[in-house]
Amino acid sequence: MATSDNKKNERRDIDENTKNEDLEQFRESSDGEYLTSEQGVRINHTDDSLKAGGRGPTIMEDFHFREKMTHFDHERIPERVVHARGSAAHGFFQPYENAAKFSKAGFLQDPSQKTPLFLRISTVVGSRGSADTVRDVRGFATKFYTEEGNFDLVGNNMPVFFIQDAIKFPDLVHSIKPEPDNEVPQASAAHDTFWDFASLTPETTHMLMWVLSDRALPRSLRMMEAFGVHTFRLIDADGKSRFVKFHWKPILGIHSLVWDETQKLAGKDPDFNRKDLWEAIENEDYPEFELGIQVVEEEDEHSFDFDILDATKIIPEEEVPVTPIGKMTLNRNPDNFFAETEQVAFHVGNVVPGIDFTNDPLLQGRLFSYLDTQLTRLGGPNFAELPINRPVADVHNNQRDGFGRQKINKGKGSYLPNSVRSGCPMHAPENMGGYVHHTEKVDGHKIRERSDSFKDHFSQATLFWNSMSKPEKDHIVKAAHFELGKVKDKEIRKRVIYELFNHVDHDFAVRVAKGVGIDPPSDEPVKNHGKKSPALSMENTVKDSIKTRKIALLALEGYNHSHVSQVKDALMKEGAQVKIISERGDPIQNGKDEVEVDMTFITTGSIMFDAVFIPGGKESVEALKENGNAVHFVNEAYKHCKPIAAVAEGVSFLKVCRLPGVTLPGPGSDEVTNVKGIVAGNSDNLESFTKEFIRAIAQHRHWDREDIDKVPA
Ligand code: HDE
Repeated sequence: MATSDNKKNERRDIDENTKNEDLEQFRESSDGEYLTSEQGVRINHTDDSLKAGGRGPTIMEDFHFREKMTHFDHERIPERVVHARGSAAHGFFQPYENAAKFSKAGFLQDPSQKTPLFLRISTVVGSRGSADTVRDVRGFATKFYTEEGNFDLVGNNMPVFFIQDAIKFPDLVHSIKPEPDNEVPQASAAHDTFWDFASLTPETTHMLMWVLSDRALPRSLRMMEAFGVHTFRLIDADGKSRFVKFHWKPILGIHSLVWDETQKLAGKDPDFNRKDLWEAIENEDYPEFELGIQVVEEEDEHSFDFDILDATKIIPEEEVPVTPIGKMTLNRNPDNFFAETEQVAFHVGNVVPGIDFTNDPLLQGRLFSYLDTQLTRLGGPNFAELPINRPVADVHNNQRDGFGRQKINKGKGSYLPNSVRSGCPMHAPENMGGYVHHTEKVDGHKIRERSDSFKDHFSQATLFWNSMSKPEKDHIVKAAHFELGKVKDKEIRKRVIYELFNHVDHDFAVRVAKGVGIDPPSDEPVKNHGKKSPALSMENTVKDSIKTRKIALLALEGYNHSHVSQVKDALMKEGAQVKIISERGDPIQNGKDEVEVDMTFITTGSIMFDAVFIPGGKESVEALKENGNAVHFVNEAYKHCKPIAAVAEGVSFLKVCRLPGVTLPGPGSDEVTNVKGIVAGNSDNLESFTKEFIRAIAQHRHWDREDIDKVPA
């Protein structure tokens, strides 16, 4: 019999390209090829079925017709029960330094090593064809193809979850999905059954605050934070365990859309976020996220005023800082949506040595669900053999057969122990990378109960509320007005306000009540503890770059060419994209100068942009003033708090737009002004004007515009 000594502890060297090379054997391009059947028989005619005479019946013998149609009839697989709509990208992970003091995981050791990965980002509630910009949690699932096997970090863009125990997941999902009688509404929590469930389930409160916040409306999938949510364990080479929370931090900062904009985008460009991710990668603006960890020593497990096994709680970053340990770069779009983005199967249980689980009851239940769900969705137990799911590490075991089996296992016997295959594949000893579960003493009564340490459902919801800036709070209140406003049953609305929100913050509950026709609660059951965690506010995010922001430049015939070219060049130098929008698709001119038009008022709208610029040019500006679409464009951008800039005659156009609360400089003013993100200048100070505009764009949104509700856009 063979022993482990016969087998070298050698692993394949992995680099950034390893998975790409692995996928190459499955790729097919039919360039220059002739059409064939699935059996490789050349087909010379696929436009008519085989018939008995030109007007006669189709003949069964037509194997090509039957094969083509049968395949088509079975092209669909069940969509994911949650997270059905997703977008994905390939990339790599590179550690900043050796992380051995925390974890022995191979892919965290060598800063020169790049581990290939595949990231799928999703909405949760909607179907596969639903809009991108709905109010929802975003899934953030990363498959690291490491030399020690696949590690899946299956997280969300919010650090907590609705429920504490996985057994409540079917209830939660049934309540938030479209209602069962009429399958309405699509991709939205704003309906009775969800708020009914939430109002009767106080543990949802903290997560509700996140979902009502701007975090649920990401400007870009490249501008979201993401979290592993549960407390996991890191195991070092000595077998010492530490608790860990995983964080992904976007290099471009965390930025959001506004609610009105998301609703309009859902109609005008339902693929807004998907296209943004795709285009950024095509433009080589590779999205980057830092992986950070919060590490808690085992002996500190009980030193918090919450239970670290409770997934409705965060560990505030001010209490345990996030240590960045490496970076993910997304640098390649998938070749085929179905084969990759749809067929990828994540599983929280896919871990490598150095990473382990805790007894978080939400995590424990997920360990069952992710494997189980693929059996139906991907049609049997062999989904790990699908190209996108295959590890780049070798796979040897005695699992056999089943639908769609790819591997041809040679040799006799598929069991262990065996002698017929010299005892192979044999047990891997720990020192050769064998996975050993962390030894933990477990001693308890068999009970169906929730731990007392899980029973505070409000303190951290209050912490979240307290940590928000004024505009963020206003948005949460407005979001609650919308969500509860859509709930028909007044008892449910009342229960949410009285039983949940009034325990978060009395003032918050009163403000929500006033917008949804409920008598505000008069009592204040708990005093707000007043604690804050500044890290929770998007106000404090990265605001020093305009990289990849989209700027609309509105111009018609007679535009000022030097304004257009100088400002455009300066913005593009900073990494922004500038699109020229006009009335018609043909180039616009001024004398001998001419510029290509990228889009028209018909094919786009302000909602697709981060900022607007109006160059001068008397003829162009006078025509813009008469153009309802142009005025609407600017009004809407104003309402959505986006930076707007104009030079010379362009400033007089802004006056026509009547932006409430903004006083613009008079003609001939040689100052550059910036009032609430409305930047004005003239031809002589173009350079300082552009600098000011860039500063305004980097701020992302200008929330100090208090009169936006007056804007009819
Ligand atoms: Fe999931 N979840 N989930 N989930 N989840 C699925 O698995 C489940 C939870 C998350 O892009 C399903 O393959 C249970 C938390 C992401 O393919 C399913 C519970 C977090 C994705 C499932 C949770 C997530 C899923 C559906 C409660 C953040 C998409 C299809 C215990 C940490 C992965 C599938 C992708 C998908 C079950 C809660 C993230 C049914 C039972 C908490 C990102 O297995």
